[in-house]
Amino acid sequence: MVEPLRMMTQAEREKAAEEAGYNTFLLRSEDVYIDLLTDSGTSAMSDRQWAGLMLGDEAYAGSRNFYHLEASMREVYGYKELIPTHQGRAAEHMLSQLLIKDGDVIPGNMYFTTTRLHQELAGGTFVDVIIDEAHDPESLHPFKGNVDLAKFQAVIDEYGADRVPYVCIATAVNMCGGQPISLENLRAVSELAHQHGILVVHDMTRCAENALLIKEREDGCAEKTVRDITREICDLTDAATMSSKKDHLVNIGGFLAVNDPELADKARNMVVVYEGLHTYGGMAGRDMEALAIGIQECVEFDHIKSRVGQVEYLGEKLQEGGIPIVQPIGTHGVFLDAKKFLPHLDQDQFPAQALAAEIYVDSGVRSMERGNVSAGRDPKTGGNRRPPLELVRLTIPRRVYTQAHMDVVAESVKAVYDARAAARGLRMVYEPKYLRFFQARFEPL
Ligand code: P61
Repeated sequence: MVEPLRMMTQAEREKAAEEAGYNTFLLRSEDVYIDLLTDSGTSAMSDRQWAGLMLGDEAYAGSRNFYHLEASMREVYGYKELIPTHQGRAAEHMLSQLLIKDGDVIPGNMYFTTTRLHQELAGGTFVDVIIDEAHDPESLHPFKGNVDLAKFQAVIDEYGADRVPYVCIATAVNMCGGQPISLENLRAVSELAHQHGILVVHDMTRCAENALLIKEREDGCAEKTVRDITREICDLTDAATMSSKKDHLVNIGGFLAVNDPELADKARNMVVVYEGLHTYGGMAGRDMEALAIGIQECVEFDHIKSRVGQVEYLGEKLQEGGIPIVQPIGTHGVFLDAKKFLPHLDQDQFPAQALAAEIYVDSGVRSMERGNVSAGRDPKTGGNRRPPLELVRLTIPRRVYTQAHMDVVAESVKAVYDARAAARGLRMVYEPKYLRFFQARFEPL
């Protein structure tokens, strides 16, 4: 299937940006030329996945597609119990409510927006224990997703292990540029956590992409398959939340996976309150079938290599043009360093938000702010968090665009870079309470 794209004039895009309050989440998809907002639910399904949709068993209970999904998950990841959900944040919600008590702290390798919010809503506080290099766009550390074990130990010492229900470990850490964690580091994290009776929860949204970078970068892993590395990662962890809209190449879906049968029973009871019966969890039978097939496809080397390879292609093009990006180039997108791109703007003038709007106006390419707006407000001070990373994410859907599209993107970013001195900052004029970046509105300064 192909989708016709529409080219608008610059004047039309200026109007669309204004109407969207300079927030790329509020643009109409029809007004976008190349959509690099996210790789979430935007990938193209394979022939096998489309065929799977035709095999949907839409029984309310006990759909055969659920059993296929469960078997596929167990085969590739090895977790014992699967609780299906409509997408990743539903799994985060249940897990947080089940494991976190008021006053608990949850260490993790950098925050993710929805993950942290669900931890906070359950009464917990997130503590960042990622290595310092992750906050530095220029650091060439090959595993910027690694945990600083001394920081993790300090959390345990300060609060006591009984106030740390789990450590949350993301693979291909999203907010610092799709940066991998190494097997060696994960092994050490798992050992330290388990010594103290702390669970290791895996945010496995882009686990296969992380596994590829382990194969390419970690000593002793070159001969292993992506599938085997993926399994090794999962075996070091006790439970997982999954947004299948990424690695699994489906438009909707996700799950919670756990090894503890008691926790599984509690989650199965909770899923019927918020999502649907425990054999569909908010998905249609056909969606579970496509997901079951996507689990197998995502660990195929040829697929994952070309996917991450396309990200590298765009990243290298931008580097050749002298554009400041997060290094090394990560898994699912290229992240522009907005602080370096627009050094004349203070962070409270939202340089990344402004840059994403400028790129859209230039060419119709849609990207996403990942900086001061995304980070939200500090609950204690009420001020903007002003995170060290102020980024614009050019995220590549899987199996959708060609390298020619990437060339257009690179040309547009270069054009905006050449005109950067004239770029103005933004003022936030509407700010919703939760996850403000999705719906906030801005005006140019
Ligand atoms: C994304 F701007 N990611 O990257 P759900 N964990 C991780 C994710 O990447 C993730 C979820 C959990 C999105 C969609 C999105 O601030 C944002 O299936 C590592 O989206 O519920 C989602 O999975 C949540 C975009 C989510 C955002 C939150 O584009």
